[in-house]
Amino acid sequence: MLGENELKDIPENLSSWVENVRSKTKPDKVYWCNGSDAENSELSDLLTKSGKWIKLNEKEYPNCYLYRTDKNDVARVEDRTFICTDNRNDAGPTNNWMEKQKALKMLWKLFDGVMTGRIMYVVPYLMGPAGSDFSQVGVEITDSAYVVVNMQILTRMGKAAIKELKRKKRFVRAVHSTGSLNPKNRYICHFPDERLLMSIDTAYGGNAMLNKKPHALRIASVAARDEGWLAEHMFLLEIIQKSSNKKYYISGALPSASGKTNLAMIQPPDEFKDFAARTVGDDISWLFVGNSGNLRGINPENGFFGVAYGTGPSSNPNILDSLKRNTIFTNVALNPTDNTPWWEGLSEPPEMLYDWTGSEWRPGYGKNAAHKNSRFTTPINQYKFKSAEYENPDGVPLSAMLFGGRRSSLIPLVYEAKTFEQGILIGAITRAETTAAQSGKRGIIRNDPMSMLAFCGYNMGDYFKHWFDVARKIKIPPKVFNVNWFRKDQKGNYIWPGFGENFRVIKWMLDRVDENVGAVETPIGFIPRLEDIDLNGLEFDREKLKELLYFDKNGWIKELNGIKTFFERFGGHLPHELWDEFYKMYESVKSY
Ligand code: GTP
Ligand code: SPV
Ligand code: MN
Repeated sequence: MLGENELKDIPENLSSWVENVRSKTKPDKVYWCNGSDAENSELSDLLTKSGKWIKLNEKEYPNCYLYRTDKNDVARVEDRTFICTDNRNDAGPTNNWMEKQKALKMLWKLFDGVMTGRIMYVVPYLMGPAGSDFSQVGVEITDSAYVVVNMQILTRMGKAAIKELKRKKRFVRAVHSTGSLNPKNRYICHFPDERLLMSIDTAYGGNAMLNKKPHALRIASVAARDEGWLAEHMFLLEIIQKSSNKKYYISGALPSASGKTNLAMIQPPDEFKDFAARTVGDDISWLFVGNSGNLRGINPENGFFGVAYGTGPSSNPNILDSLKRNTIFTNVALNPTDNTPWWEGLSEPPEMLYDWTGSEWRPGYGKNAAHKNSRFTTPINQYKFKSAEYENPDGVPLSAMLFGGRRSSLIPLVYEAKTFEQGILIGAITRAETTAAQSGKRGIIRNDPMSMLAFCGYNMGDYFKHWFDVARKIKIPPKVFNVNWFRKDQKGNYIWPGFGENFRVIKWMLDRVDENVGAVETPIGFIPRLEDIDLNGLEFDREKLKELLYFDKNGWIKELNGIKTFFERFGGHLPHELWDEFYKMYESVKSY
């Protein structure tokens, strides 16, 4: 907790706002967080008393905990997520909208007295490296100690943020209450004009840790539009070629639970000994045009909130060591014999477990032990393969950018945009299958432009326009690619081995960046020649690669017809630049 002396230092605009929220929510106590280890232990003790917080084996998993959420609160709820502004057009056809004044009135009524009997935590947090012009401060007020301990890992929280606030003055205001966790009263509301967030009757992930998608994407995307930069749902990966000491930076947008964390932590296969991969970020990138005209990125976060389910030695070996200490596991299973966490993919299933709901589970039960959206919250600073550039206040220069999504057919393993502007189109036409990261049916194909459908804080038509505006300022554009690791065969099995083997595709991209390799030109862009994807050491039939790299004219006509209908929904907000790119591709596909 911040001491008396430190509290005297709090800027007036922050202390008066906290007092205002206190008078409305009426907590028993106000607790200003400083972000220290001692504070973390204190909150952890408090959580233990709640019964939902289980300390794991101290020897094998020091300072690690398991948390079980409410069964009805396991993922982001997009149908309860709103953009609140004066005009519906500000939110556009893809966001839920509420009129600002009406929303404020409704929400403050729900917040009235909601913290009575509870502690109100004030959580100052910093997004981005200290001292960076691109970093932002936020303050979340919450009655959830679980949210606080997560934010302690995911952001630079407490004193570091207050120090930065003195320099920046402005901050994003976020108010959150667990309320009664009633799904019918659940609201995640964004007021971009006020840089304000309000979330109630939520307690998990991006519904409640308002620093994540609510601030770092929905509010930040509006700030980015106004200030000429981009806030994107992208990982940020560094590839080092050891022999030349050359460094490449790749940012990439894939929809939720579709492989960003895995790709950001990729371990190149043994055949690629000359290359090392390092992580700058795994979920969110803020991108700016640098002085020399290239696009540069920072990771605003300070930790990983990654999908646990499926994470293991064969998918993401690099993260496993990090998960052995100072980590929060949410909705994974518990092995009661040694008090360790377990989830599908980690190892062979033990004989008996408690599943994510706390019920007894055995291998033959025919259901998952861990929830598909179970997550680990772990600090980036203990990750062995963190990039040395992670704290660089000026960010890292992008050589390449990729888009993609889960598609069981049509979309090739990889293709390259002919220009950066066509790259914007390729991002905008992303369609992908839904996953467990959001509530609702899984496996439904929907348009998810730039993987930002659920995260753009304003009209997506204007968002496309903004991409073209930024493009005009870039002198050295990154090459843009599209990837699809998720093609399936007739039996429903993934064709491409994925995970570490994706490096074979990345290597092709780097060769394209360096202009070391040719390609086949098609109406959608450049596709690799079969012989140019290095399959050395991998048992994979080149015939199958042919299928994965096939340009299916009729399939694409159908695809683009669907895209056209989607684009038409934006009416006059869809920029002519995007229509121009669209028709260029459409006509070229039709006449191929
Ligand atoms: P969010 O944190 O929700 O934004 O997800 P993410 O995009 O970081 O996804 P993540 O890397 O956590 O992967 C989610 C799921 O995709 C896991 O179940 C992975 O096993 C699976 N996955 C990731 N990469 C691959 C791949 O190359 N091939 C296949 N088949 N599955 C993959
Ligand atoms: C996502 O859903 O894209 C996530 C998890 O990264 S959450 O923080 O809940 O948004
Ligand atoms: Mn994400």
